[in-house]
Amino acid sequence: MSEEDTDPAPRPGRIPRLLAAVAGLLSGAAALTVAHAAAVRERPTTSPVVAVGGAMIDRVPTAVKDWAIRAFGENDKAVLQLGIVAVLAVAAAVLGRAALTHRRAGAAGVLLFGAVGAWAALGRPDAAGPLDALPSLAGALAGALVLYVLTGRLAPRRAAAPGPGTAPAADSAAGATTSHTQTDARTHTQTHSGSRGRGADEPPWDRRGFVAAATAAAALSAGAGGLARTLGRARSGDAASAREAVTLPPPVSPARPVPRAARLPIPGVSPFITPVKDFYRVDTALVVPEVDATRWRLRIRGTGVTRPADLSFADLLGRGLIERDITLTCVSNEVGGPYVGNARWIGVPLAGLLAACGVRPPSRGGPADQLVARSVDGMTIGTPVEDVMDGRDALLAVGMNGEPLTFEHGFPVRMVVPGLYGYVSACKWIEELELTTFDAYDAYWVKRKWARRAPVGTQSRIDTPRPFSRPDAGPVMVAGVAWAQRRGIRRVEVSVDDGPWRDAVLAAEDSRDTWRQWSFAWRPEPGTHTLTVRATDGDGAVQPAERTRPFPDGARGRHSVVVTVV
Ligand SMILES: Nc1nc2c(c(=O)[nH]1)N[C@H]1C(S)=C(S)[C@@H](COP(=O)(O)O)O[C@H]1N2
Ligand SMILES: [Mo]
Repeated sequence: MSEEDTDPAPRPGRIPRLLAAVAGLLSGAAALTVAHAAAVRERPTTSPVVAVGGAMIDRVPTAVKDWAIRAFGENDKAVLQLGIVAVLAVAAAVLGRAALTHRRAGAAGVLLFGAVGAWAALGRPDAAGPLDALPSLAGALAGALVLYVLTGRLAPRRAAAPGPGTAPAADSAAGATTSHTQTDARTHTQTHSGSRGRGADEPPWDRRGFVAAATAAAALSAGAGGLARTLGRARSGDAASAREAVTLPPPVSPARPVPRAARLPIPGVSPFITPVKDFYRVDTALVVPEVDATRWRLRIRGTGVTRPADLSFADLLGRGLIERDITLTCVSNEVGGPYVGNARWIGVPLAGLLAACGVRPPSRGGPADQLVARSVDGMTIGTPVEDVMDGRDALLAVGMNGEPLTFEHGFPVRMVVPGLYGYVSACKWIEELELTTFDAYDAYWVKRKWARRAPVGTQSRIDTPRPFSRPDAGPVMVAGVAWAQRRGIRRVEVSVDDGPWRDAVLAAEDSRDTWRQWSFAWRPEPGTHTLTVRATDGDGAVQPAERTRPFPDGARGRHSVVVTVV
């Protein structure tokens, strides 16, 4: 045993400790970029940040999810992924620092993070098989290797026995070590005063080796990141051109033109038909599925299905399309919230399709009371069979406002059922319809304690004036929308400062399944006022006053805005 071997390991200096954290970050970057490049072309949802984010979305308590939607709105997904990357960055720096003294354990830690990514990918409802673990594992291997090599260059070396060929650290590349030892020995002498934070008693580390390895690691990440971007663009490009190749046949039953009187010419009121680009989006998908319509199939099977179906997109279009205006609402919409929109949907009537498969509704002796729709991203949405077959315009929608669906809104095919919240009716990227019972199966949101059945509640919203705005004295146009799909809106009233309810003017009704614009000409006194709106549905039921949160079957209560008239 030589003398150095019995020395206690010297404590690493400040600069190596800092650089170890940098090594951790470089390792993390290499892991994520390599994994992403491996995932993005074929299975983008298996990229570790996406997979872990998806697993979190599947598992977080409803209250947290609600809070995230409230706090971040439609940016919630970006915030989630940024959060994961931020946590990983901190963890990577800590791992790097730990790897300085426990090199193997540091690398093993990176592998452990990879295992978490793989576990998340394998556990997603749309997992395709063991290969889904591959991107995370490949990334973790790259990251572990980077960390191992980089921290090897930082390890405080015991005073090396002088002379060529005496490698101070067993794992250093022998050739490089020799010259570095000499370089460092020189530097060591020159910086003897400790100007680089390294005292005479602190052995040198392999600075040149570190810089070279760090540069290589950064280049690896940049290369993998660039490759991932190229592959991702190629994927999206293919999907986009496939979508552009789709032309919808003209509907056999076009929608009636929207009555002119259904649109009020009031600035600030929601347009009667919501443009696709402004239509709210609510789903759990961190990566929007980009389904190839030419390879898409829809299977219809289950209890009471005497003629199971397996349809292509062309088969579906061949059944004849109808066009209907339907207002879609999200159960997570707070009173006065933005998650409601009205579109002109084009699609295949679902009732006829189910009937062709031999399905009968429960009221006519059918054994299945629940229709479970499954999507390519593993979502399940359960709808009452009775509702789908009771004569309303339940659609397998292929188009929205005259265009094929966008990817965000469910291309190539989604469900739309008037009168039901989206989470119990509006499955996007649909690929299977299974007939079953509510007793036998709980769909995704029901497993998370949302109501099994959720008809849309009556709601009204003040669009203008905006909350806390300062309209000029003189007549102020108060206007908004009200909806009670299936029942229709009979009346809308406005109250100022909790005074008497006064009738608003209702725009013409397009259909019971669409929202109605309303307006109220207000002649206010200057000062701060509260405006409140309430609607009465087609059954004569008045929108309740008591405010509730969206969970578990939709928010109730009345929308108010406070404005200051100047
Ligand atoms: N595949 C899939 N479909 C889905 C969802 C989802 O998370 N995944 N969310 C549902 C919910 S909660 C609503 S409100 C509607 C929203 O449809 P939109 O995003 O087109 O507005 O889609 C429904 N369909
Ligand atoms: Mo929703």
